[in-house]
Amino acid sequence: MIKIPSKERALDMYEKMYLIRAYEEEIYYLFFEGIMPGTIHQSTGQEACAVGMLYDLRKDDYMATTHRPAGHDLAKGVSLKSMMCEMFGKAEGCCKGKGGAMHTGDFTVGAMTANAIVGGNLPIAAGVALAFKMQKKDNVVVCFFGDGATNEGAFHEAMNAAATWKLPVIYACENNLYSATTSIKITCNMENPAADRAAAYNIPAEVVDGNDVLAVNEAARRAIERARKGEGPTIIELKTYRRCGHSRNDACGYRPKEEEEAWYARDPIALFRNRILEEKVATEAELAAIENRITEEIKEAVEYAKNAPFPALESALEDIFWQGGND
Ligand SMILES: Cc1ncc(C[n+]2csc(CCOP(=O)(O)OP(=O)(O)O)c2C)c(N)n1
Ligand SMILES: [Mg+2]
Repeated sequence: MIKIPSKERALDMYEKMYLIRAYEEEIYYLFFEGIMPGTIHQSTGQEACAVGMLYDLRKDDYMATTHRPAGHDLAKGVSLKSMMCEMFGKAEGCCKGKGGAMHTGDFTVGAMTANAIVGGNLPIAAGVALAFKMQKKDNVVVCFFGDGATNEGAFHEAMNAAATWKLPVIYACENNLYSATTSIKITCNMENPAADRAAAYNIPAEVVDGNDVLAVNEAARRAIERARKGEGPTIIELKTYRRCGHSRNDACGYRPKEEEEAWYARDPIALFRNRILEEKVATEAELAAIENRITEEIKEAVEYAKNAPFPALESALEDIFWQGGND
């Protein structure tokens, strides 16, 4: 078991995971109240992957995500208020209210707007990493994708390019055992669909407990260091599980109850909370204070977003086509 880092770092990681969980739960209720437009694909249960992978990135490093982006965005530093405004389609949303739940992001904090095409973000992340390399910068890219994405052609093209050109990109596969409602067991003949394929491209790979934030973080730090030193890509396969359906209205009837129970007993937030308490890193009161503060912040963000203005009608065609400039 990996040693708990400093108290400050442990509590900060806990806070980030708690924020993601509380945000996703709030969105779930708001969506089913019928006051939030669009659809939702949530990452509840996968918080340790987001926080562990992104905790040691710099603001000017990039993160590429896909159709389940909220946790990744919050962990990369997209503001809660701008995420919430985006959910309500408001002008102050991180995509000015035009992206919605599946396309959140904020380039000013290195969170590339989410790509809904399964596997579509993998070659784009390689492209960003190539740009960093050509500009002789030491920035890195962390690219999240699911187990299902490993069966897409784009996965193989991206791995080949990243390996051949030694690109500073870390590919983080969140293997939650299902792609939408289909078990990985019936679409792939491998135990580790991302890591086992790494050898084909001569990319180093690790298989990690994706519900242990410290284990994820250690693997991420090793990979980030390699990438910054110009040693090329790493594939990290994170074993994890959704605590929610694939998208709205999915009651998960396709998942065996025993499987759900076994994974729910290893909830990433409860696991880390228990360790913090058992090892006396912080008290119950200190953790409760963090949780209460986050609950308040979420309430405030919801009220703010509900009352915020919609985008002006005249702005409907803005930000769709390139409007000039060199940045
Ligand atoms: C190219 C493409 N095919 C199909 C879909 C529909 N779709 C959206 S999410 C998803 C499942 C993806 O599974 P996985 O990569 O394991 O990610 P997870 O949903 O488990 O996070 C599918 C099939 C899509 N968005 N893009
Ligand atoms: Mg999956």
